[in-house]
Amino acid sequence: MTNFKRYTLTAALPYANGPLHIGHIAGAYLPADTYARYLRLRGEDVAFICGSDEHGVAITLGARKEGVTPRAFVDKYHQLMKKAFEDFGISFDIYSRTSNPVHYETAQEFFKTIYDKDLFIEETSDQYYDEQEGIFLADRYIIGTCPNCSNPNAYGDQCEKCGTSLSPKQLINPRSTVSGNTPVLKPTKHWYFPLDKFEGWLKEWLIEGHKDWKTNVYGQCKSWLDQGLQPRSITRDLDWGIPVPLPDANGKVLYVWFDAPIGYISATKEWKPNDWQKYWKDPETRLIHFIGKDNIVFHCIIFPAMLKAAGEYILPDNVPANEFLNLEGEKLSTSRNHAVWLHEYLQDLPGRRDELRYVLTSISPETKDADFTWKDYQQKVNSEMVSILGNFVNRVMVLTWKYFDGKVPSEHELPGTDDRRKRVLSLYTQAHTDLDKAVKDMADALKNFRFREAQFQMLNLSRIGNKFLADTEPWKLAKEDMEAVGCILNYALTIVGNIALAMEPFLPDGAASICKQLSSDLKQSRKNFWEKEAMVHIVPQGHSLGKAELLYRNVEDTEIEKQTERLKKHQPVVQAAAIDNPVKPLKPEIVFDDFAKLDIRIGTVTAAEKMEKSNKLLKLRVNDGLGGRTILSGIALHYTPEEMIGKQVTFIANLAPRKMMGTESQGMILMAEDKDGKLKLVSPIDEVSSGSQVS
Ligand code: B3M
Ligand code: ZN
Repeated sequence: MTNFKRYTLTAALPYANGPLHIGHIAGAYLPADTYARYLRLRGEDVAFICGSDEHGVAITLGARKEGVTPRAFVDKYHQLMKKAFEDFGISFDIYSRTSNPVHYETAQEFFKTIYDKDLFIEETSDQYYDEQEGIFLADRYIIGTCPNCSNPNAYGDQCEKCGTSLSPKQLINPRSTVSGNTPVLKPTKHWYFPLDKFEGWLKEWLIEGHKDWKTNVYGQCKSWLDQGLQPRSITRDLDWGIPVPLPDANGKVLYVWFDAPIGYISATKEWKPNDWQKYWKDPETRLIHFIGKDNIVFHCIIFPAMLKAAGEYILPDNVPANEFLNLEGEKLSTSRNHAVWLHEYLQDLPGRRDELRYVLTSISPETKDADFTWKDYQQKVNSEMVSILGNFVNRVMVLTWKYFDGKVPSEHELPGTDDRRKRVLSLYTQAHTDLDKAVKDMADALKNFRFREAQFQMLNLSRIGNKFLADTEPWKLAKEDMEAVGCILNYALTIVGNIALAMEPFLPDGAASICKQLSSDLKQSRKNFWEKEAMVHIVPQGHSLGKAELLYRNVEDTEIEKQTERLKKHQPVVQAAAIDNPVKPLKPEIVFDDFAKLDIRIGTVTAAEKMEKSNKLLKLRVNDGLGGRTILSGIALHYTPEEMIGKQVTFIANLAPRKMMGTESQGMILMAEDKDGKLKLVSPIDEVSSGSQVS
C-alpha cells in the first residue's frame, strides 16, 4: 500500500425516500464505519463523508405516493435517517444532504467547469411524454418490458431483474408509471456527458491500473467497458432538482446521478469550509467509495470520468463494493416492507448495537449475497459474543477480584524451573505467538477490506485467551502457587486489554465497557497496538480495576420470536398505482397469421381423476367430437375431479402432444388467472357441441 497522507472515505448517499434497513447497513455503512474507526485508531487524518440523496425520481415519485411535496418528503426521511445513523453510532464526520445550498452551488459550478471546456453535447431529441400528466418520462417514470430478459416491469433506467442499464426507448410496451398511459414522443433539449470520449482513458486507468480491486467490482466495470460507452444525458425535465446553470436551460435540472456524487465534495466543504480541498485535490489523499453493487458503474466509471473532465480532482483508489444482503431467504424490499428497519431494531433491542454490528459483519456480503436470519443472529450472539468473548473477559475480571482484590498482579516473568512452572511458561509462549499472529492477520484483513475475516481474527483473541485459562487452570494453582496465578492473570488481563483495542473498529460499545472495567482509557497502548500490529502492554502492576460487568447477554427465544412475528406483520406498503397494477402488460404484437396457426376448440369433460404423485395435475378425458382425447391440466388445486365432469372447456387442439409423469397430454386447457392467482376455466357462456372451433 502506497503511503497516503490522509483518507477521504465516502459511503453511498442513501435516497431520502424511506427508513434505513439492515441491507443498507451491511452493504455500505458498517464496512465504511469499521474502516474509518480503524484508520482513526492508527492516527490517520480521515474525512468520513455521507449525506442524504434528495433528488431524482426516487424522491418525486415517493412524495407523490405520500401526497406531500418533495421538500416535505425529504425533510422527513433525512431526519429519520440521520437520527438512525447517529443512534446506531456510525461515525460520519458529516452527514449532509443534497438539498443544501452549498451543494447547489458546488454541483452547478462543477457543471459549469465541464461546460466551459466545451465537453458537453447539447441535443434536442424525441423523448417519451405523458400527455395526461404533462411530464416527460425518464428513469423510473416509465416502465416496460426489458429487451434483455422480458421482465415486464423494467424501469426506464435499469431492469432490476437482470441488472441491464436501459434507456426509456429500449423498453418494449412502455407506459407511464404515473398514469399507466402509453406515452407519446415529444422533442426536448438535453445535455449529454461524452462518456465515450473517456473510454480509452478509463480502460487504462481502471482495467490496467486497478487490477487490485475486488473481482466483483472489476468484473462489472470490465464488462461495461467491453460493451463500449455512449454519451449519457445528465439533465432532466423535472421540477425538483438542481437547475441547470445556463440561461437557455429553462426548467431543466441536473440528473440525480450527476449531482449526487458531487454531494461527497459539497459535504466535505460544509464540514471543512476552509480546508476541504486537501481531501479532494491532493494526490496524497486516498479516496475510497463504500457502496452496494448496484452503484458500481456510477462510482467506478461515470463519476471518475466526471472528476477527470472537471480536472484537478483525485480519483477513487478503491471501491470495495458489497453484494446484497437477503433477509430470511428473501430479497430485502422496502416496497414489500420485508426488512429489519434500523430504527425499529434500536427501539426493540436497546443496548444491542454491537450485536447487530457483529452479526452483520460476520455475514458481510463481501464476495456473494448473504442471508440474515433471526435464528442465526441469536446463535451468533449467544455462542460467540457471549460464550467466547464476554465469557473470557468476565472470567479474568472475576478471578482477579477473587484472588487479588481487583489489583493487577505481578508483571514479572515466572521464575523457577519445576515442571509446573515450565508448563505455565510454555503455555504462555504458545498463547503469545498465537495472539500476535491473530492481531497481524486481523490488521492485514482490515487493510484489504476483508472485514469478515478481520472480525473473525478479533474474536480469535478471546478463543486463544479461553484456551490459555483452560490450560493453565489458575483456580487449581491457587491452592499451591499464588505467584504463578499472579503471572497467569496478569497476562490474561493483557489479553483482555488487547481484545478491547482490537474490538474498537468492530464493537465500540463492548470495547468501551472493557476500558471501564480495566479502569483505563488505554490511551498509551492504542497507537502502539495498531503500529506494531502485535500484542502490547496494557496496565501496570498494582493498578486498580473497575468492577466486573457482563459485556453481552444472551438473546432469549422470546426476543427472537417477537422479531419474526414483527416481520410477518409488516404490511406491504401501498405502491404507486401503475407499478402495482395487477394486470399484466401486453406481450409483443403478433400478426394475424400467428394467431391463425392456433386450433382452439371447445370440448366436454367426460372423465376426470387426480394424477398420482402430483398435487397439481388432473387427468381429463375430453370429448372433442373426434373420438375423445386425454389432456393433463394443472388445475387440481382449483377444481376437484367431480366438479370437472360435464364442464365445457376451451383447449388448444393442435399443440404437439407432451408426456408428463408417464402420461401423454394431447392438448392444453385454457385458463384465466385471477389477480389472487386462482385459475378459472374459460368456457362458452352457452353450450356448444363438442369439437366446435373458436375463431
Ligand atoms: N442514492 C442510490 C442508492 O441509494 C443513490 C446512491 C448515490 S451515491 C452518490 O442506492
Ligand atoms: Zn431485464
